Amino acid sequence: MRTLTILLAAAAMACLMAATAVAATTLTYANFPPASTFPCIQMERWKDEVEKRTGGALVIQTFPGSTLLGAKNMLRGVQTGQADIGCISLPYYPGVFPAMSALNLPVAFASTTVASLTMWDIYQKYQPAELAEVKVLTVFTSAPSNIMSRVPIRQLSDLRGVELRASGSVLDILSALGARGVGMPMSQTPEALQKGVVKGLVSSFDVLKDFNFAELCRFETITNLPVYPFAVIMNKARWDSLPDDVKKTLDDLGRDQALWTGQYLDRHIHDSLEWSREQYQVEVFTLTGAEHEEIRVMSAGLIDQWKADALKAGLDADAILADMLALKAKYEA
Ligand code: IAC
Repeated sequence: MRTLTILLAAAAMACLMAATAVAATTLTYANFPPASTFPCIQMERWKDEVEKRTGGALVIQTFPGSTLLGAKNMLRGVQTGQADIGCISLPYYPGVFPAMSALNLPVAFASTTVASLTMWDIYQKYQPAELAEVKVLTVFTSAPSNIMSRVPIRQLSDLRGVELRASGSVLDILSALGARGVGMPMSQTPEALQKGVVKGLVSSFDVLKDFNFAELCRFETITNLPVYPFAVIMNKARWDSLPDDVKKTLDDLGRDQALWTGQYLDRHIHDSLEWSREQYQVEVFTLTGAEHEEIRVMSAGLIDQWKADALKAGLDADAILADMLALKAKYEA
């Protein structure tokens, strides 16, 4: 009797394992920054939702911190199938995303939630050719960018000659304001700050806590500069190989995930700044209305430049821009 029970249990176990082995598909998901940062927090949330919603039919294996692919080889790595899924920051690929780089323009988004939902809708409406070789699973943005520095930037004129890490349009705005923008992905910034290659960075405040940048960058200046747009992309052949019901589950999750990430980051920006004040007594400077106007005037040319580039790429630049501003207004209301 005892032997029979054990045999039956073993047989049941073998059946279960076989069923799981047949049914479950494992997808790898690469990300470039460390696990504690918001692109990876949203990755883990997406993984949990996918595994739950597919009843375990899809298993997602996550690789944070550039352990599978780094910031700059992410796009190519997903296209060639080194990872099934990857998270890209669009400004790290200058000239590659003429349509979606509109989200990186200086239009003063009020929040991450507004920018992320706007980005999702723009992507859905235009489905630009620049992303046609991959499947876009979700999109989101960072929060509006501010200055975090080892030297106090109390007013715009303090920026003159100061080396600050940034990427994309923020680099051009920094040059226009007299600073020395140094382009690199976020994942290289800890070392650059540590070595003194840069005196600070311009990005969203989540990194004060998540990279412990507040320890070195005791001075923060609210500038409300552009957001950094991100896309989560999947290898096209791998996507095509998925069953229709699984595809539908992933498609249904896309906008929900953009909203979740926007809301998470909007809360987290606040927590990160509070934590930095308590932990390191960081000082936060605000600019005058006249200075914000100066930034606006100095960076207006970037919008014209984007339009010219988008037109050259065969896009209806005016329509994309008008839609983006209308969506921004809608989500801000
Ligand atoms: C981040 C970012 C990138 C990686 C991790 C956290 C950005 C904001 C965008 C950027 N928070 O590259 O500055």
